[in-house]
Amino acid sequence: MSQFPDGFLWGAATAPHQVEGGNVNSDMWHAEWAKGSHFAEPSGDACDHYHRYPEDMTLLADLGLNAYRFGVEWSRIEPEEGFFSRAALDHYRRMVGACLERGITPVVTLSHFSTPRWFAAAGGWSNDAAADRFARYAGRVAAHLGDLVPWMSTFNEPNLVSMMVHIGLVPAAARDEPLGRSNSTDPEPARQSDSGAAWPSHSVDVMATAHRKAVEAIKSGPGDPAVGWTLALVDLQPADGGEQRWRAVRQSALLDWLEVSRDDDFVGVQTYTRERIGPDGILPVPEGVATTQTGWEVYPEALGHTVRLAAEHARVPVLVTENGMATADDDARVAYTCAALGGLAGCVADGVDVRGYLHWSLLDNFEWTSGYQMTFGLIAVDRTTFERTVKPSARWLGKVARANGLT
Ligand code: GCO
Repeated sequence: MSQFPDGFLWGAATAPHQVEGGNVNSDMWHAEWAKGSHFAEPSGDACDHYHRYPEDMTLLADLGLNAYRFGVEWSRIEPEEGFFSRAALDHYRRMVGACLERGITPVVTLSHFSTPRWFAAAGGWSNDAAADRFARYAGRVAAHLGDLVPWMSTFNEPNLVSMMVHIGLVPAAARDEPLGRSNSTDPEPARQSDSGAAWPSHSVDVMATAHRKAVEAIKSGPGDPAVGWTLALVDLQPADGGEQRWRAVRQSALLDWLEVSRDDDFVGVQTYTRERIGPDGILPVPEGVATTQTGWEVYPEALGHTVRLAAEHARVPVLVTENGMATADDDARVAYTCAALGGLAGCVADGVDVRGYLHWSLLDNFEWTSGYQMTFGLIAVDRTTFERTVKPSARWLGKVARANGLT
């Protein structure tokens, strides 16, 4: 039995655009319906989580989980520049309250890829005013619900585009397409998708500036949430002859971003798989090796490896904010998660300060350009009726949470 620290957070994660439904004022919605869209299907009503969050939180709590990572949607809160919707802010305050009533610790993300249409139309993160716009929004959210939220993250995976650019090519279609990448390694097309969505900037300076300003706005109160950002930490490994390239990619796609976290209260680790880097770039997954629905190698060891990397370079407490697997085989999800948690337990045993594990995802949801075919959820969602069905993997994770350990 490997035991986790007292007060360890055990939970699951979602993102507003992927579950709420009807997110019509966001750049993503716009991109989904644009001519020549790269999206397999539009998000539509998603999981109707915007209305069904009380039921979803009750399911989560009944499983034995004690934490829920969800996001607040900027395009609802500030639908036009400078107009802040009191009704939307109240909605999210009710969500936070619903967590607390159920004994669930809320972990709130301010920006999970989707941005308001007006922000994207003005050039997104490449506009000089972007950092101040984001900080103003962050300050309004913190003013409205910061007193109730113990964990807040500014950006979800701000380094994702940087990773795409530096890796040059990711074989897994699901990681490749959502960024609106062309085959070029020129950062321009990676930043400005032809579908009009405002993906994060590939430049660490741009995103770090927005992050720092937002942290400052959040810290001005009320409340005193732990603040950080959550990074996409693919377990990058050198293959024969690829050491030099690996070192450079790892520096710009991961380490430069982890170093920003040194001034934060925590760093969020999000990891799914590894990529091996040869002299000419990313190597394909070898024949015969198991892959997920997204085409990624089934590689649960990535969790232990990247948590150690994060702790070493960010030097702040680690919260695992995403880890999971897209599969129709729920036993495979349990096996993957069990192995990943084994690696995490090893980190804890070695003294790494890990505060929690939030599985991706609570619900089967809208996997960006891949649409609804990728099933990452602990809970299935009927695409017509929205009916929820708890999977055995959810009960398994709930048991681990109740025992605060792995047998
Ligand atoms: C991301 C996001 C999630 C994804 C998940 C599976 O990493 O892209 O944080 O929105 O759905 O990672 O791809």
